[in-house]
Amino acid sequence: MEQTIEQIKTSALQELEKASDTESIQALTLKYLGRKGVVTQYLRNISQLPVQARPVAGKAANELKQFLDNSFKQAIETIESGLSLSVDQLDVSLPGRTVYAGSYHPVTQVMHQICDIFARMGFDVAEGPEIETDWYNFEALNFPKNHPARDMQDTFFVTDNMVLRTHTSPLQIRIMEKQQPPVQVIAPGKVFRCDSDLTHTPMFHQVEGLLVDENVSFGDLKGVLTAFVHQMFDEQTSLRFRPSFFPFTEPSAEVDILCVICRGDGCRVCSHTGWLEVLGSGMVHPAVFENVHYDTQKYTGFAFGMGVERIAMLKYRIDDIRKFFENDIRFLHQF
Ligand code: 2U9
Repeated sequence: MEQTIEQIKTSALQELEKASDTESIQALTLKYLGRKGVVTQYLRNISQLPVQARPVAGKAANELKQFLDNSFKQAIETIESGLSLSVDQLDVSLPGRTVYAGSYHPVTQVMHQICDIFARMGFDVAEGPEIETDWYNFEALNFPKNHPARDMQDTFFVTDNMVLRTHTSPLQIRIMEKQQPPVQVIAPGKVFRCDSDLTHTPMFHQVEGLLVDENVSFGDLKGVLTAFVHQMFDEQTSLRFRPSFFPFTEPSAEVDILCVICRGDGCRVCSHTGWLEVLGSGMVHPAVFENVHYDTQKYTGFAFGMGVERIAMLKYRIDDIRKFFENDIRFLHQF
């Protein structure tokens, strides 16, 4: 008796699995549960069974009737709601959903690359406070009292005497106050300036470097920065050192590389000059050494600074600095 119920159930479910539209499921409902249906017929025949077998058979048949009724109705609902999962519509060979692993932000990646290159050349890596006093951010670095960088329009003031650092140089003053030469250090970190357009954001990242020892020359500065550019971009990248001015270095030079887009022919990116500015640099001004009580007769040094976003923009040909800060996952996934 139980076996027959099981057989009806198995064949009904097998037929249901093959049914792919409402009409064929309705036909199945009729075949199994209709007035002359298989289950209905079975229920009628129960009266011919021995008296003691009837209650068990009746219960099992009613449960099957209920079960098939629910299964047929549910299958029709699934088809009508468009959620059909019938076997022939499910492509089991489709690839699963990709799980993306997290990765470092492109600016962090470039910052690491820069730090690695200088670390291999013997530079220590140091970090310091983002809120600085006027002394460390300006005074010790030989900024005159009337320098435009000290203006409210260029610098975020926290109090009259405290600012959000506008460069990472203050850290190097702190290091020199504590340590006599030789000093060979780079300072990566966030800096803040009141500025916002296609190439400037109020917060950006810098890596600055400082090397102080006996007999350090401008030639050493050129050698170190040439090695850096060749590793960061490629060995074929030409550099030029262009005279410039900063309060904290004398002489000073800006470093340009041959345009990564047009290779010197002139294009929109390099403003038709054929060159792109990547770094600022120079020999540390003796006034800075005096502020940290270094012997200016004995020691000389060079320093340099670069914007990490700018290097990343040139390396990856990104035309708008704000893309780094929008956190658009489609942009970030490319790195
Ligand atoms: C000490 C003395 C001197 C660091 C230097 C530059 C030149 C420079 C700019 C590059 C792009 C800032 O991010 S940027 O706008 N930096 O041009 N920075 S020399 O000179 C120092 C540092 C520390 C004690």
